[in-house]
Amino acid sequence: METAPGPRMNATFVTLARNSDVWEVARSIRQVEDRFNKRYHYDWVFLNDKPFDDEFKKVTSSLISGKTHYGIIPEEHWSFPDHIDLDKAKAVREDMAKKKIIYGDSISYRHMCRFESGFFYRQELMLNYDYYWRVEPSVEYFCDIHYDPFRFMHENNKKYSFVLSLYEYAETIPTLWDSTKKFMREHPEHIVEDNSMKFLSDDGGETYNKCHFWSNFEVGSLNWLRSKAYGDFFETLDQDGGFFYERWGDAPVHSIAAGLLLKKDEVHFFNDIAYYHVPFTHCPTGEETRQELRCHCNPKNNFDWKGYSCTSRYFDLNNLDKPDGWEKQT
Ligand SMILES: Nc1nc2c(ncn2[C@@H]2O[C@H](COP(=O)(O)OP(=O)(O)OP(=O)(O)O)[C@@H](O)[C@H]2O)c(=O)[nH]1
Ligand SMILES: [Mg+2]
Repeated sequence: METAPGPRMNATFVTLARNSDVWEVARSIRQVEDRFNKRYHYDWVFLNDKPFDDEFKKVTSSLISGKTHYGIIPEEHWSFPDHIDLDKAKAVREDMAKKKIIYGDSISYRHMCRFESGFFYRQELMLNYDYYWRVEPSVEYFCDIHYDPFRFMHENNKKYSFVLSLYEYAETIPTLWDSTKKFMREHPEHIVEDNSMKFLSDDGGETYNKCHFWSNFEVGSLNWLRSKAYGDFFETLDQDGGFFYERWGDAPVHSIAAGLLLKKDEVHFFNDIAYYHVPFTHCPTGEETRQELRCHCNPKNNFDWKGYSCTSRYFDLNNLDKPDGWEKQT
């Protein structure tokens, strides 16, 4: 396959994974390569709280057409910070287990969410790059990607992007919005005027409507995440302890940050990047697009215009016209 002409951005794919995820990671890589990267050869950074084994490195590096890098996460980015009361955190996990809240009893899931919220972009290997594209195990890419999304982000001054959005489980974030309001009070200088508050709140910021961009897919600016504004936001949340006293996910954290710290036109929706992470599909609306991009997703499965998606709100807030044919997919 021919290498695409044109400039390359200073950008990388990034995957957080365990050694045992190797075959699910391989499936994801294969699709990213076939649909895009075999013509662009971007690098790929792998991060793990334990050292990657030889099998993981061999399998992944043989599939990737760019350079591969393997990093170990420092202990202080994957452990309980000193200010956390371990007994209180344990009681929460036991309570959430009883209530059968998904991953509610898991310690490692909480470290993962905190890491993805506040540390992945400052790992040593990531400091070399300006943009990232997050890839998880077992995801699917259903259409060809005919242009460079990193370059699109750069040339259009986009800082964050998504393909799927939905409502968060309320039980995992009871006080996340309280901490957010505290941050807004303490740091009014970081709240951007033309922001996306309307995506996050139906009452002008009093309460959170739970809408968030699904963060298992993201193409975004690392320099934005490394900014003082984002850093102050993460620090406020981390001090309040909700990563451990509740089960805050990195998706609502990134989304609230993107909604308040970025101008609304710095957040982009990629209609033409078709994607699946269990249990939701983004299949591009518009038959012509799907044919041109040789898509193999069933348009009936497209989640965008269904009742539990927040993507309509994003379109309304930005005064965007929905793609032709969206009414048939509600
Ligand atoms: N190194 C490492 N990676 C992890 C750990 N837990 C999760 N991950 C990775 O973190 C990302 C998110 O974890 P997932 O288990 O996919 O969480 P999820 O997407 O909310 O839930 P699923 O529906 O199970 O996919 C994936 O890339 C995982 O491989 C862990 O304990 N160690
Ligand atoms: Mg996942």
